[in-house]
Amino acid sequence: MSRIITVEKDILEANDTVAARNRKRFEEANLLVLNLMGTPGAGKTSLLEATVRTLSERIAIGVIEGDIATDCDALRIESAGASWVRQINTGGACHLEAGMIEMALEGMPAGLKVLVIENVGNLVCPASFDLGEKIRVMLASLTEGADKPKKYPGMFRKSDTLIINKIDLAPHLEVEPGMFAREALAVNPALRVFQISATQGQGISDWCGYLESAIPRS
Ligand SMILES: Nc1nc2c(ncn2[C@@H]2O[C@H](COP(=O)(O)OP(=O)(O)O)[C@@H](O)[C@H]2O)c(=O)[nH]1
Ligand SMILES: [Mg+2]
Repeated sequence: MSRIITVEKDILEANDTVAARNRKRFEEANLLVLNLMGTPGAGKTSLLEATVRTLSERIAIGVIEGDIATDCDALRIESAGASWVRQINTGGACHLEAGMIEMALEGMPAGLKVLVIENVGNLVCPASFDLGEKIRVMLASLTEGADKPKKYPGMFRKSDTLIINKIDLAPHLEVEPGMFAREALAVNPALRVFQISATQGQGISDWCGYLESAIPRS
């Protein structure tokens, strides 16, 4: 058992070294980088489509898509009008690591203001791997149920921002957005919380306003 823990520690330390290199590069470029995490189907790509559609006329946005297989999400983001898109296929791994991001950055154009990394859909492993991001965003959909913050506290504790998605479905569910927010804040009172519908548009302008205000001044 102690041996397994040692190996895991080594992997995380090696990851942190590369993440620090990525972070320095992002800071030098005045690039705002977000690590977007959440379950499969929570609406991560839908949020990115809405964000790119809202902001891309004013702001150059890049997206790195992490998936076990396929380039479906990258194609969706390209159609939405992002300035730069890269797909990473992890070939089975359930999270992205800093080294994968470092490799994906080859060919990234100068002048991007925001880079969003959509992590592999998973509520556990992505929280352990720093990618060099400035903001850790966790997206949860209302349909997942209000017990998820208590059941997956690691992800909620390690995030700075929580986006509660699919609020348009609230009339059909027992959980309402305020209840989900309260449960999440009980686990991490420092969370910045947005309530949105990525497909119907509620809350998207607040979210995009926040993103714009977080871009470092050059
Ligand atoms: N009703 C509703 N459906 C949504 C919303 N956001 C995403 N979806 C749907 O949820 C499914 C998964 O969305 P997707 O963006 O692919 O999730 P991802 O796996 O987290 O990237 C799709 O069928 C979306 O149309 C929302 O705000 N409201
Ligand atoms: Mg997706």
